[in-house]
Order: sequence, then structure tokens, then C-alpha cells
Amino acid sequence: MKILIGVVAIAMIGTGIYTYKNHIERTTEVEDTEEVEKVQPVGPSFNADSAFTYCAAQCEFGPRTMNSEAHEKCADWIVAKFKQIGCEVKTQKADLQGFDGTTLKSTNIIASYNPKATTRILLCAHWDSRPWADNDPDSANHHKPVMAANDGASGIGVMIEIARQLQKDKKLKIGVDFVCFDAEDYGTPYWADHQDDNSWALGAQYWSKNLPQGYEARYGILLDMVGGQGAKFYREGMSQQYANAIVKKVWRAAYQAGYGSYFPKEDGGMITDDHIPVNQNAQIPTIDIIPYYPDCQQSTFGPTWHTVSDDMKHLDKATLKAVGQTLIQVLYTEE
Ligand code: AHN
Ligand code: ZN
Repeated sequence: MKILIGVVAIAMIGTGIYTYKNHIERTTEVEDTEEVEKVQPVGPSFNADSAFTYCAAQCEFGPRTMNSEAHEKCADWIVAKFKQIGCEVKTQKADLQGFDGTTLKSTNIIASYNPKATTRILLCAHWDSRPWADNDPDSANHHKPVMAANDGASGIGVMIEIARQLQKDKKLKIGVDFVCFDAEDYGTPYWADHQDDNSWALGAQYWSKNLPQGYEARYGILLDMVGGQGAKFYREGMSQQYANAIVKKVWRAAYQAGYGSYFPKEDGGMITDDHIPVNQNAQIPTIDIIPYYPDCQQSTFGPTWHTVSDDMKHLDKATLKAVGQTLIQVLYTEE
């Protein structure tokens, strides 16, 4: 019995010393990171249930593929929703040319909070659905459209909920533009003659070359697939090249808001997405919040990417919340 007590005592002292030493080393070595930084949420609470219903409302039209009736109806719904919330809304229509020569009747939707403020932040996401589930595990689905609950509706759902919170709270003094890009996902499928990076992000290409007179934003944040189950948002490569300070700002805000675990401070992929033309043509430093699944067999964008399973059943409110609350944190720490 005495021996047992002795062993336990030594083990406890040992652990105590180890923990103490470890603590000292970690807090003295590390400066700028989360270990010495406080979790300090600011701004209104992002309601993930509400964002989820905005995703569902878009999906109820069916896949919002270019030139379809569902696409047309969904555009009207997005415009009406932002207006109802109190934003000023403009549309930018254009006939764009798909890789296969199809004329794509495209509508970018721009909703503004505090339209008169001169300091502005750009939030953006695409709202169209991919016409082909060309990454589905079952090749019989490759020519079926994608519902795009995640790859389409999620970014718009998060933006509408942020807009609603800003209009309700009214405390944010800067302006925010919510730009809903069309024709992002009409990029070359594997059966096209050749793969063409330029076939993606057509609405963002058009917007960034046809900006409103004198338009300026401090920086931009693109949301792409921000509602998937098990999503983690690693740092995207092109974002780091064009706007590394914004990457740091957003990943730090995620930690401060209490969602650091969704935003690992590690590198993910390098993605051709709507943020590329915004950086290159509009010259607005813009990052992409896009998931990275290092261990997923189907795709590093996650198991449902460009499959018929990208539906409401595979969205997770907790992911929507992590991204939405992080963005509110970013906006409310801006001056
Ligand atoms: C490419 O596959 C070249 N880019 C992915 C952009 C994308 C598609 N984001 C969502 N859907
Ligand atoms: Zn896509």
C-alpha cells in the first residue's frame, strides 16, 4: 500500500512539473498566435437556422443551371430577399459565352449595406448550379445537374443572413457589398475538347471588367462551399499570393470568434475561382474561403463536390455558423 501511494505521488509530481514546463515553453515561444490570444467575439450572433432556410429556399427551385427556369426564378428570389432585408440591390445582366459556344444569360446580383459609406468590404459567392455532376462516383449521373446546396446556395445563404444581421443591428459604420456571381460553374467537364481555366467564373470575370464607376473596396472575401459536413477551411494558395494580410486577418478572426478549429493555419490547395478575376481585373485583394479535405477520396473539395449528393441533406448548420460568425467578427473589427 505504501509503495502504491509512493508511485502515485511521484507520477503526480512528474505530471505537474511536465505540465508547468510545457506551459512556460509554449507561452514564451509563441507570440502572435492563438495560444496567447483571447477568444473575444464581437457583433451580432449569426443565426445558422436562418442561413439554412435561405439555402433550402434556393434549392426548392431545383438546380439553378444557366438558362433554366429555376435559375431565373432564383435570381428574382435573391433580389427580393436582399431588398426585403433593407439592402439596396442592383443587377448586372450579360450574355456570356460558354466553352461550348452556348450563350449564357447571366445575372450578377449586387446588394449593398450602407450604400453611401466610402469604406467598403466586398463579400461574394456564386449562385448558379453546375449543369453536370461530372465528379459523381456513378458515371450514369455525369450529365445530370447538381442541386448545389453547398456549391452555390451555401455562400448566398450565409451572405443573406449576414446582411440581415447588419440591417437589424445598424451599428456597423462601414459599407458592405454582397456580390452574387452568376456563371461560375459552367467550366469545362472532362469530355470537353480541352480543359480551359477561363471557362470558369464567367460572371466574376464580367463584373470585374465592368465595375460600377469608381468602385473601390478595401478587400474582398469569396465564399465557396461554406456549408459542407466536415468542412475545414485551410489557407488557399492564390489568396495567400494576392492577399495574405486578409488571409491572416480572417483566420485570426475565426479564432477570436471561437471557430479556430474550422480554420486550420495550414495550407490547402490552389484554386481557380471567382477571386482570381477580382484580384486581377478589379485589383481588389480578395481571398477564397473554400474547404479542403486532405483525406477525401472523391475530391479534396469534399465527398459531394460536383455529385448528385450535393443536396440539403449534406449541409451542416455548424459549418454555416462557423463561417458566418467569423465574417461578422471580421466586419465588426474593421475600422
Ligand atoms: C476548378 O475546378 C478549376 N475550379 C473549381 C472552382 C469551383 C467549381 N468552385 C466551385 N465549383
Ligand atoms: Zn462547382
